[in-house]
Amino acid sequence: MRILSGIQPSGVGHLGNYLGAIRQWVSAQDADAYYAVVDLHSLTLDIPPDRLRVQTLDTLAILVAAGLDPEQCTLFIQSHVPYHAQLNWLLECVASYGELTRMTQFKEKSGRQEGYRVGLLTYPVLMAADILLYRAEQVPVGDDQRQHLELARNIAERFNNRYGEVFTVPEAVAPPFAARVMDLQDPSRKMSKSLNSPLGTIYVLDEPDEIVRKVKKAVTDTDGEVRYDRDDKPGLSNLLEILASLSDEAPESVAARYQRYGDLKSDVAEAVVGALEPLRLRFLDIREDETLLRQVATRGADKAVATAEPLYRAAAEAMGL
Ligand code: ATP
Ligand code: LTN
Repeated sequence: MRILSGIQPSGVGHLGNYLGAIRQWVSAQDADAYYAVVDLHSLTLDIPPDRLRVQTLDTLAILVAAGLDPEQCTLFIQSHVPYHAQLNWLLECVASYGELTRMTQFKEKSGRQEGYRVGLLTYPVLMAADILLYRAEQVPVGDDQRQHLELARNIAERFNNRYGEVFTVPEAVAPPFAARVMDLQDPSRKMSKSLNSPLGTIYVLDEPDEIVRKVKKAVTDTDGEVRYDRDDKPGLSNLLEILASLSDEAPESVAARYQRYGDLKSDVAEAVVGALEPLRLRFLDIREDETLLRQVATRGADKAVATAEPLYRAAAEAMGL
């Protein structure tokens, strides 16, 4: 089974990235898995070059600290493999403007930025290129990426119909719970790297006391009943899902164990610290050895190029280049 997924180095990863994506990546790494730090995607935002460079290595180190073994899976940095940007152009000539303007994430993000970059509109095409270049069958992602995956499937099918069978049509795989971790301060929006919500976002590198503080301050409701109901009790249900995901059970059965919000919050905080503290400590070790990290990236890029190059050539030739 070929698997591919990506994470942007737009900032430090958060609990949503961890529960929605990275944890799934770790358990799927025995398959034929490719995982990319998608630095080209981060250029859609205004990030100073030096910060992007640092955050790209930080993100790579976080992935290794989370348990991805570079001996087992292919771990690489997107811009090190030139075929992503090249296939992106070919696919931009397969995708339509209309389908890109319909993407929910584009509508939300373009509404927040004045003079947004064209890349913000075309970014799902680059994501399709990331996936199709490796003939990925499964793509482990959080819920927010389902629509982009649907687009990648449509682009693959349209290309194959028009130019001949080149691409594999990929499938999104989201975890049963915590596929959409919400902001702790505003449970109507997802926890995110690019929204500035320091108290609402648990970063994977937060220290234990910060995690405890953020969970304790999480917005819930006033009716006092511990019950899983995402519509009526979004804040509480978010906490239940986080704990459910970390303890591998259903949020309803987690809810049945609690009478008081305070007790639930203490256990959520404890479970999150239990999952993230070992990651943070390993990160501190791994991040120190930049030479080793660069070696991991170079080896990953070599393996990724070997897979992507023939696919790019087949696509280019099929289109008449
Ligand atoms: P932004 O929120 O700024 O768009 P992001 O964190 O969504 O950034 P990525 O780093 O590219 O963007 O996401 C990496 C993976 O994490 C994706 O598979 C995405 O679906 C998943 N993910 C992101 N946010 C959440 C969340 N709140 N809950 C669950 N999964 C998430
Ligand atoms: N668009 C995704 C990140 C991403 C990705 C990918 C995920 C870029 N390329 C390929 C899966 C497969 C995001 O913003 N979360």
